Amino acid sequence: MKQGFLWGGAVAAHQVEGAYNADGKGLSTADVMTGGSRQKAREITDGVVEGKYYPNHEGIRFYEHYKEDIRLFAEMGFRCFRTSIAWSRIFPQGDEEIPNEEGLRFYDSLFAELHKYKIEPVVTLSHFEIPYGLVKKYGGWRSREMIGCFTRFASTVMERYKDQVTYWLTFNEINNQMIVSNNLYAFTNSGILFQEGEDREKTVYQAAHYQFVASALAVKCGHKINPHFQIGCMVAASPIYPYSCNPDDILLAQRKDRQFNLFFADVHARGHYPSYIQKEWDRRGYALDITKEDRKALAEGCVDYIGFSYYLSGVMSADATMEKLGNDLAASPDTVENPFLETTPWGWTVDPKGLRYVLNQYYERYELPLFVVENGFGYEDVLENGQVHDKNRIEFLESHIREMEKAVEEDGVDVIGYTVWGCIDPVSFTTGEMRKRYGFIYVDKMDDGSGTYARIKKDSFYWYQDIIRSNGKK
Ligand code: BGP
Repeated sequence: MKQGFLWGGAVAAHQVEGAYNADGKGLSTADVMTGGSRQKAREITDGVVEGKYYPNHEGIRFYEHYKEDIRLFAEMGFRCFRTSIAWSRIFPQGDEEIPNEEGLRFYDSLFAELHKYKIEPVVTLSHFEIPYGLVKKYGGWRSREMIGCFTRFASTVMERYKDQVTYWLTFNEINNQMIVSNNLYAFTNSGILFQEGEDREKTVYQAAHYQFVASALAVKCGHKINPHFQIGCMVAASPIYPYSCNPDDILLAQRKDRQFNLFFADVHARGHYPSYIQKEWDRRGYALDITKEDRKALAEGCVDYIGFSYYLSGVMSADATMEKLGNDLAASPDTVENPFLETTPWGWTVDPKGLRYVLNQYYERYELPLFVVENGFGYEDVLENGQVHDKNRIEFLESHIREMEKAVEEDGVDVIGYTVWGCIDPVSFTTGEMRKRYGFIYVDKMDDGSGTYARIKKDSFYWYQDIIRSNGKK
């Protein structure tokens, strides 16, 4: 990897911090989601309901433990650490005029602690934690009002941390909300709860439009605050493969890949809507609220790099008789099984070559630097005699790093960094579980919230330390 390559790890505020109502923090969307499992969806409640269990309220108590945790990241040799700023710590209801100083102070200390060890913070502005007040007041990103609330938040934190943070990301996995078969993604991405009978895709396209504008305005304003800022978008890159060489499969996969993945990066990177999406909207009779000023904002706020998460790939077949998987993975319940790939116990395909594929796909399309800001292996680790031998996680990550290396060295792709998701066991986003662990560091917390919250280094901790020390070679 090139000099200065950003090796590190990633989390999101709501999945680790806890302290959900400390120091003036308001509720966020993550605070009204109960614990679930692969079999049982998380419930989204109307406010916090007494007697229900909300795993994000405690997270892994990073809010109290961050100094100890950062020391461990430093021991692994992290060059960067990706986290998000909890919007509702800064603007508790989301639309105040004045930020909450105590919330700002927490991130002052967090970033100072990172710099103490020369760890570069990489900061997501909105990572599934919209102030709940905005959901109640505006219906989340259904409303144009959200653009102003978000840009106030973005400019406040960019101004405050202009000398501490260089790398920013606007909206986490902005394309997830295209999964409209349930409420999870529209709620976490946009604070939207679908109503009976509404055209869900239309709602999501409108919300995404407001977010594209908000993102572009944040990019423009960020560059004014500090011209050295590197501001990226963040998409979930789950490539969609055609099931066969039947041209019908090829065309279907292309259409779905654009709709679920590429469309979102296209707008962020090119600053305008691609013609294929306009045609799709025309066909469906969608007249979205998109103004001339919005289009101008998009054109003036193109991102500096493409940040993306990579976990899995999906397959599409035009053959209507083929059995569909019916889950949300790879963005659509219409995906079919890939006979060449294994899956994790949570049903996620394991496809390291898919990482090389998307790196090539995105680089060829945009010729912008790429940042793999999430890649990881969720698994039920076994803690025995104070040790965790997570051999399968090491194998998973090693194989992905090898493919990334090929993309760089053999294909010429410009990759600036790689952050392993959930470098310290976080609360799972989709299920709210602890048992779906990702970390190099085990956290003694169980699905019912019990545990000491002690931190224990897994075998992968030492493996990653070697990877970073040798700049990926091993
Ligand atoms: C991404 C999110 C993360 C994260 C990860 C793993 O979609 O950006 O927040 O949690 O996926 O997903 P999960 O926690 O559901 O296993």
